[in-house]
Amino acid sequence: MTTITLVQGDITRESADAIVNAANSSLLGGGGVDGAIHRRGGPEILAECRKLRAGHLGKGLATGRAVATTAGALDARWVIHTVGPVHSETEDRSELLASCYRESLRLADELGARTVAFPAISTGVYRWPMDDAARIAVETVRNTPTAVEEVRFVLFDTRAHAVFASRLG
Ligand code: AR6
Repeated sequence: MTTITLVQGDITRESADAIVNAANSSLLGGGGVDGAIHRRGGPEILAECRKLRAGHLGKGLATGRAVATTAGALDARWVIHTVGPVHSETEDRSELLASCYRESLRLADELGARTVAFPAISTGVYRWPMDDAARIAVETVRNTPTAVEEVRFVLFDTRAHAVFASRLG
């Protein structure tokens, strides 16, 4: 059984086996949660991302996929980088957002992670409406078989926390 928990705060302050990063396909950093993870995690994370780009991820990480690196100075063993879809008014990209959660959990299982902290993927720079993103996140985690014992959603502000809480209800 996987327990879903909710926390309001900065994901870079969390302690977990794996912390998920809402990255972009370059894996070379950015703003939002990605910038915060690289800042607090330190240069080791970027160094591993660069190695992945020099190796089998030469073209970058595709939307909906996930890859792991060290967590550097974060209180975690791994950072799982996943690339959320940019929200579109004209095209339903929900399956790609669901895939971020599924692929991250699949990778967590491969690594042997038991606690995984997720931000609200795609709800910042990529403009996904929080309520719909929360629905997809909660439904996908509930419907994905995994050995992960705790999935923790770490929401940056009170509004996002309230939206996730009502979806979890
Ligand atoms: N802890 C937890 N949540 C956070 C934090 C934090 N420290 N900082 C921001 N959030 P975003 P995206 C929330 O933009 O929409 C980057 O530049 C934020 O309030 O980080 O998937 C990447 O490099 C929002 O609810 O990710 C990509 O280019 C959520 O995290 C692009 O942004 C996601 O916001 C990815 O965009």
